Amino acid sequence: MSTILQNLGYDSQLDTFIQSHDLADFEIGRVIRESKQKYIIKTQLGNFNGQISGKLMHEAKSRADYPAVGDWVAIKQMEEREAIIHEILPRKTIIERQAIGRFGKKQTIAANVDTAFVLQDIAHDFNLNRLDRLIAIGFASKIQPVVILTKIDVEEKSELADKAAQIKKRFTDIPILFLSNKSMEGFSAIQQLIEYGKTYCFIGASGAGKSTLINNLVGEKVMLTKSLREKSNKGQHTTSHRELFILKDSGILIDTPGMRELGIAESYKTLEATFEIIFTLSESCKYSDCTHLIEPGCAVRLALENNEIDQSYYDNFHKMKEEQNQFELNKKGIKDKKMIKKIKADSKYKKSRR
Ligand SMILES: Nc1nc2c(ncn2[C@@H]2O[C@H](COP(=O)(O)OP(=O)(O)OP(=O)(O)O)[C@@H](O)[C@H]2O)c(=O)[nH]1
Ligand SMILES: [Mg+2]
Ligand SMILES: [Zn+2]
Repeated sequence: MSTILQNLGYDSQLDTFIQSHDLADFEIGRVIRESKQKYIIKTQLGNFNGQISGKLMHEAKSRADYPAVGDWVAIKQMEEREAIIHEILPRKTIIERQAIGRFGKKQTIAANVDTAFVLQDIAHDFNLNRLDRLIAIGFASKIQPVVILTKIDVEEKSELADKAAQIKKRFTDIPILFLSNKSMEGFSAIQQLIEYGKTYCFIGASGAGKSTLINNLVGEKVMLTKSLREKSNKGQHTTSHRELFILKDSGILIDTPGMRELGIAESYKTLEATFEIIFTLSESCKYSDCTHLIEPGCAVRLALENNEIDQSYYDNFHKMKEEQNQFELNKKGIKDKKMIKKIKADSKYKKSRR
């Protein structure tokens, strides 16, 4: 195994796959940058600009079938630094969200991620509902989320403790870290968490400090952060593409653009993981199919009245459950439409044969 690939996260599982498949004619690399379906792939021979093969494009049924940052791919070199991506190797994990404004469709954020760092600006932009959604994205991808509360240098100590307590009340098993990218308080704890060969994806609202933290970890200004562009680009996201960085003798980091709106496309299982407390409580509801809205003997509403759970937590559960139902319906709708098209096409075909 080459060191370059190992530093990129290449592991024995991947090696076994490559050895047992006919990939000897290809160069293996990892997608380190994606911007408007243009890819940069890092291999032992250096970086290549990649485009997907006609076959891959033809066979792609959805966005998830295209390469994403973090993907391992089999490529063929064309010219100097140009290559064609022929195959996406099996993904360990994939981070996705529901594409905004296109219900039933998913958008890939990154692939082969081990840990999702969920960044939340605790001083200016504290938002528990958004946190629910970001954490749900992690759970849906079967990736351990770790919450990092940033800008603690700007926040009062008492406020800090209070907000952290609110999060702990919601999520009992998720690690919560504090960070100032200014004073660097909490930085070394994060640094120590990062393991060699593992991949960490940074998600969170615009301005949370994702790129600043990545620059601090890399030890170089590899990503533009707001302060550098503030004047010329008011109100815009600073980061507009996804990119992967390799830390020396350590892990792999993926920066992503801030998410303005978050849709979760995920299954009921995700809701269960995200609102674990509600699902545990519901075992004590009088009716097994309790919706926790109006039924008598509802343990969830009782917990709400006793202030054991927060109103915002309860409200967000219903909101996300509704979205999830809607997503399922839309997915079914798309399938039905396809089915109708197919029936129509079949009958046309039959007619033309008559
Ligand atoms: N005071 C303080 N400012 C911070 C901290 N972290 C980041 N900032 C500032 O917050 C602004 C936004 O930081 P970025 O790192 O660009 O945020 P981002 O999450 O990458 O934002 P997008 O790329 O738009 O998604 C910059 O001006 C940073 O200097 C912090 O811990 N404390
Ligand atoms: Mg950024
Ligand atoms: Zn109930």
